[in-house]
Amino acid sequence: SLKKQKSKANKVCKLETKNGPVVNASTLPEDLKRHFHYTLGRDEVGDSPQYLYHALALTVRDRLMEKSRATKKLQQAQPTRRAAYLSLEFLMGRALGNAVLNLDLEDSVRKGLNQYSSELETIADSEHDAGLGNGGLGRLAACFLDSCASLALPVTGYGIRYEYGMFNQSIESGHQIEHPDNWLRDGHPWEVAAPEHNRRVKFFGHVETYQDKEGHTHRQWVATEDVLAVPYDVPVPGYQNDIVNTLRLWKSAATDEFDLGEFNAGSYTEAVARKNLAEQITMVLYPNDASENGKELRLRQQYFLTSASLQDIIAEWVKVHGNDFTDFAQYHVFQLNDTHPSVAVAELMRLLLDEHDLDWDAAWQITTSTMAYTNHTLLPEALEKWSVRLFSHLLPRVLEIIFEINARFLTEVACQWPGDVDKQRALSIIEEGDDPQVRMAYLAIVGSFSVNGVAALHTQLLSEGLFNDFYQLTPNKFNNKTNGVTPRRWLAHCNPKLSQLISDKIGNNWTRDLSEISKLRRYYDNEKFHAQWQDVKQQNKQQLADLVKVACDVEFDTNMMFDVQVKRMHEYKRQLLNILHVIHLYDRIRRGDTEGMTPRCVLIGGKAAPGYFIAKLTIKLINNVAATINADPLAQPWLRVAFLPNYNVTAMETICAATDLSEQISTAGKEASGTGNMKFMMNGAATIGTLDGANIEIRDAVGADNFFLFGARSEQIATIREHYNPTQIIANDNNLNNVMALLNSNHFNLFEHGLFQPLIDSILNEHDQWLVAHDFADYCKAQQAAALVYQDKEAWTRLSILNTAASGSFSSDRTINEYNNDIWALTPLSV
Ligand code: T68
Repeated sequence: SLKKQKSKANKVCKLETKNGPVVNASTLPEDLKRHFHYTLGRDEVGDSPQYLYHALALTVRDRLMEKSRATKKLQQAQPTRRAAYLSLEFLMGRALGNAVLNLDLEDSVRKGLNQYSSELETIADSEHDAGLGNGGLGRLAACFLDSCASLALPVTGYGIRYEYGMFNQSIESGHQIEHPDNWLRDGHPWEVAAPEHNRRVKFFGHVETYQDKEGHTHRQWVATEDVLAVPYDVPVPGYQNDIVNTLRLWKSAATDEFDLGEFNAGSYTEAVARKNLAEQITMVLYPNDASENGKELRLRQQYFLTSASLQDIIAEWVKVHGNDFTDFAQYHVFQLNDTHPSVAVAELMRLLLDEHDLDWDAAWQITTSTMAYTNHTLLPEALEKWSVRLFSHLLPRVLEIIFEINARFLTEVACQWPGDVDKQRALSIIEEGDDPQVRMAYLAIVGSFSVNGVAALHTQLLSEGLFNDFYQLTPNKFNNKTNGVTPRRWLAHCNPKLSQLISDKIGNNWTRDLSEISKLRRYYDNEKFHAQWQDVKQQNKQQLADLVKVACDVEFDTNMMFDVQVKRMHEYKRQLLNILHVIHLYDRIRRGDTEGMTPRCVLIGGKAAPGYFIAKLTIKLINNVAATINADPLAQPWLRVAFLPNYNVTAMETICAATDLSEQISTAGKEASGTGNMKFMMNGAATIGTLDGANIEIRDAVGADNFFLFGARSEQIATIREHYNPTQIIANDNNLNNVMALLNSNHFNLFEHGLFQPLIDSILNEHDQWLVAHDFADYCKAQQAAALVYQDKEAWTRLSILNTAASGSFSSDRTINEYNNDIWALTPLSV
């Protein structure tokens, strides 16, 4: 049989064309065998399915590589304008299932695995998530890459190849414990190193002036400590369109140079050990999703990514055009994913001025017509600032350029508001004070031709509030791009049963054009369709119940309503409000007040930043409340509660397909957009939510009758806070009073009295900016309304179908088309 295989393997090679061997669906089972037996040297699947996974990944990768090479050729043949998406985070999750879907390989992959009596689902489970992001911002970047490739747009992602991604979370005695995410441990078959494109990134050193032969003075950044940037390319397949784009991730490495002084002094080992410093840069992802901690290493990561990526693009340009940058801006656009890579504004100036001899005006013209900035937050603690002192130490030449940009910008401000020194101070890129700071958002705005928010309300609040002065100065820069999610991963891949049912009714073109999903509306009252829809949901709920059983040891009953909140843990997202409602239901059960109550399973999941005390305490409270309720036989028929450890992209694929009620309950004005809300909606969940972020647009799309709205409106928040008196609210609300009494009596922490006092205090605090007590009663009312509709099975199924049918505009394809029409102006590659 070995002989037979060999001759077949040879046959594959004989299919060689001028450009290399041809790989296709029909040769896949043979290729899988070849990789399993020859590349990896394995004989039996046995207890090590990960080898079969690896072989399958390599087999699929062969097909990706072929299309990737073809895409690159196509781009060389039609040199056209391109975009680079610069992001410190790409939360890709697993690659195998997505590649199989986008390359339409499912049948041949199943055939291939059949040879080893293996199932795709089991084998796919061996893959580690690529968790190179914190949450929404990182996952948005991943959805955008899928849409760009699927729309055949020439867009390259640039990011960091973190050795350790987002930490793994376990729950021990109800507490979050963080574990390093060594995701590369078993190898990462999806990446290809490209050391021929290594770049050098400068750090430290100082700036000197010198005169050239013509007597012009120049600034020169010298005595730097350079770090090597090594690119690893990850293929990004478009949906069944033969396009494969690239995500280029940089790893830091030491250069081969020694500090000669140190070396000669006999400190050979010390000199080698110092090289570790270079490798540290890309060691770990910072796990903060809503605040910056000002650590030097983080600034090093930002500059490392930015400089390597810009150099990469410029080097390609110079290969063809030499130092002629006249048309550079016509061919390039850089999208900055938040301020994290916004040092790009100054770095592009530096490269053009210092390394390519442009004058200031020419360089500034290029910079301000290629940079575009996306803002993802209004929270003041998330607005990035870097100390001038740190900046001048680490990146002296870059800071010098920022000062010059600022000086020129402030002249413009002075023209617009003559004599208004306060305006100049307010708009300055440099914040004055004892420890002056570089305001990265201001640098990004000043250096970009486009500034966008990520949902209508968010963009409105940016223009009217946070960035209003800039809006007055340059209103045309500001635009909205409401987020979206890819329907390939978030419906076709994660919910195959529902996808099949939908395609049976309306055809399968919705995977390419999600606006077609509105055709489902025709069936919203169809009895037979209702039964099929319910059947699929029931099966998906069973899968989630199985997951919850294994991960939490809690029994979820698929006949109960699945009420789910999964997202990063943060006060503004108000997981606390959710658990207060759970306690309220429990209180009703204890009092025998179960009339009209709907049995429900409440699932909460999410990671807290390791240093975020109150978020971690909220996790502990949820776990303690869950333990108490799940152990109480009285509660069994009505209420089950679980905290799912280690919420990540892969978990969401099971969760969103199985959810009945999606919790989107942030304090109005705080959640820029949200994207989990869209994944749930696509999969037929109803939303209980505030008028915040994209919830507003979701409610508009599905209709007010099909959305469970509650809570203060963003324009009311300031007034409410003026006279906010939570103690009085509690005194006037029996339900909330009972809940607080249970908390105060240590009912959920009998052996740790006072444990939850900080949470109690936060609710009672008159300065509680999240308004938990204020929104509680209205939240309970909306919950009761949802519970009542759920009791009417047909009404709920209608609601569910209508939600999926109305989700068309929340495809990231729609978002990316808007980016392209309003900002990028790229021509799709014609295949
Ligand atoms: C999220 N932001 C927004 N930030 O909170 C969410 N921050 O409303 C929005 O839908 C999403 O972006 C996409 O636009 C984040 O996820 C971070 O993860 C983050 C990471 C580092 C520093 C600051």
